[in-house]
Amino acid sequence: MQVVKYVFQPHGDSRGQLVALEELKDIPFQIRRVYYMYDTGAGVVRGRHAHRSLEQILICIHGSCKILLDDGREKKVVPLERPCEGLYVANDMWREMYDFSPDAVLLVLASELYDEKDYIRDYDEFLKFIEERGGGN
Ligand code: T46
Repeated sequence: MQVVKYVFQPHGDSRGQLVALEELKDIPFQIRRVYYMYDTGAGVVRGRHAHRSLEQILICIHGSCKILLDDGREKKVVPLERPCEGLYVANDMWREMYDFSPDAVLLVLASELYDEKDYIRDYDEFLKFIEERGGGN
């Protein structure tokens, strides 16, 4: 499994850091939605699903968390702990977000509007989806 992590260029000066992200330049898709999660309780695991077509970039803009990626054959854990790093998560990747620090803010840039029908929330259904598409990447 190939983990695609972007390192964004901070524009730093004596005032601090600024990161600017433009669609189809810094982000490999058109950004149609932005959401973020914070105040995540200790021990909470979010996600536990894949998508039919949604692509996303996850950026932990404050604090830290871990992302488990599972392509149906292999699992990898990716720590997110720097606001200038973004993790690309393809649609056909089962994802779980966990181990949030109390101050964590996880920002997500998404290629599509919210659509519950795009979610695959059952793991066996996910494996079937991967199988029908010709196996894990
Ligand atoms: C994903 C991971 C990384 C909305 O109304 N609009 C939205 O755009 C989103 C993302 C969620 N919601 C509502 C639906 C639920 O009632 O917010 C509630 C929590 O959503 P969910 O349980 O899907 O959150 P996570 O953290 O499990 O998953 C989210 C995204 O939904 C998902 O696409 O890949 O973050």
